[in-house]
This record gives sequence, C-alpha cells and structure tokens, in this order.
Amino acid sequence: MESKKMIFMFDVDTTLTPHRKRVESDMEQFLQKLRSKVKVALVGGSDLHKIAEQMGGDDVIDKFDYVFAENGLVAFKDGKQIGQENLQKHMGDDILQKVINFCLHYMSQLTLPVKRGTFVEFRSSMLNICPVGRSCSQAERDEFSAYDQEHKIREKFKAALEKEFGNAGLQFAIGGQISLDIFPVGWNKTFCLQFLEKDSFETMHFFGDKTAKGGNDHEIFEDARTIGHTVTSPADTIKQVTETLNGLGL
Ligand code: M1P
Repeated sequence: MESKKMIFMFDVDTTLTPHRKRVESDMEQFLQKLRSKVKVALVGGSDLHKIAEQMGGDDVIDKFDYVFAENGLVAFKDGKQIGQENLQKHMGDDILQKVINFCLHYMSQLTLPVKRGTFVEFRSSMLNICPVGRSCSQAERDEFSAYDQEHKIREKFKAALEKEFGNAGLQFAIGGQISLDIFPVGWNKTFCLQFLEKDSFETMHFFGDKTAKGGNDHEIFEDARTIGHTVTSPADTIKQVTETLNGLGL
C-alpha cells in the first residue's frame, strides 16, 4: 500500500549517514523500499555536491522524490530543479562583507588543536563558516568536534554573531560537526515546506538529529506543518521510521 499524501523527510548527516561519510547500503535499500509506501525527501543543510557525495552520487536527484539542498534554497523534484535562491542578490555585498570580515577576525583569535584551510565557504544561499577549516582531514574533523564539545567554540561564536548582527535579518545555525551556517531569516529548513504544500501533502514527517534550539533541524522539527522525530544515528532512523510505519499500518 502506498500513501501518496504522506511524505517522510530526512536530514542527511548523522540521520541517514555517519558524519560527512557515505550512506551505507542497508540505509540505501531501506529508503528505496520506503519509497514504495510514501514519498521521500532529503532536506540537507549542505550543498548539492556534498549531498550527492554522501548519498551515493550525482543521480541522487533521481533516487528520491524531492532533494532539498542548502535547506531547500536549491530544490529538486523528480530529478528536475524547481527552486534556486541567491544569497548575494538577497542580502547585498555590503552586509555579507561585514559578516565575513567579522568571522575572519573572530576566527583569527581562536587557538584550536589545528587549523587548516577554507574557513569561509560562499554557497548560493548561505555562508558556511568553519573555524578548523573545511580542508581538514577526517581525523582533524573528529578532533575539532571533540574540542568543540568541551570548549563550546561554535556556541560562543554563534552568540558573538548574534550579538553583532542581531538586527541584520540573518540567522546562525550549528549544522554539522565543524561549522556554522549563516543565512537570511526564514531560509532555514522550513523553506522547503512551500514546495510540499504546493503538492498538497497531508502529513509530513521529518527526521533529524539537530532538532534542539540552535541546531539546523530545529525550525522544521517544531513547525506546525510537520511531525518531528529526533534521531541519534542512521540505525535509530531506521528504527523510528519502522515504528512510525507500523503505527500507521503501512
Ligand atoms: O549536517 C549538515 C551540515 O553539514 C556540514 O556540516 P559540517 O561540515 O560542519 O559537518 C555543512 O555542509 C553544513 O553547512 C551543513 O549544515
């Protein structure tokens, strides 16, 4: 039985894959089987390139009913692009440069276990700011993450950004393991819901790990239009989805 009016949406990192790693084959099979019962959407904070890397290749947009990259600011349905926003046009270079300068200055004052390269990644709909540098190795990523948990590097950075740019119409979110996302207010994961509302879904389940306040799954998890589920790992996602389907008799 397929419930066409129901959609299951998934965050990518930690929800479907281990941190910044490729999806495992049991999850790939599970998601494809799920598509015979309900529509399935990916809602990632990362750009499409990284989502494709993690979800098994460039055909990711054909393997799911919807793929929402950069919180849905870059949107695909049935393999075709249906949305694309532009941060630079929306905010203007003046404020963007102020934010970038502030971040670079703030990060220059930090002493971390190591620093590598690419501290600012300018994406089509968001700035991704990374104190350790995005070109770090997996081991350096894990080391930063442990250091961050102890020293609250990103939490303090986020608070400093909110203090400085509180009235600039920007939102700051801790998305993955090593970085912060900065985007216009409202350009969080709830942005993708407009596409699904247009397609008249009656029930929208969302599964994500960063659902607490300040995390990049928080707003969509809390949104009145969705039924939110907090998961802790890909295995937990499979468990909770299975329980939800059982509860629905699907
Ligand atoms: O989980 C989504 C996040 O994935 C990456 O985070 P990090 O590199 O810090 O683990 C980034 O692409 C980030 O923008 C995104 O929100």
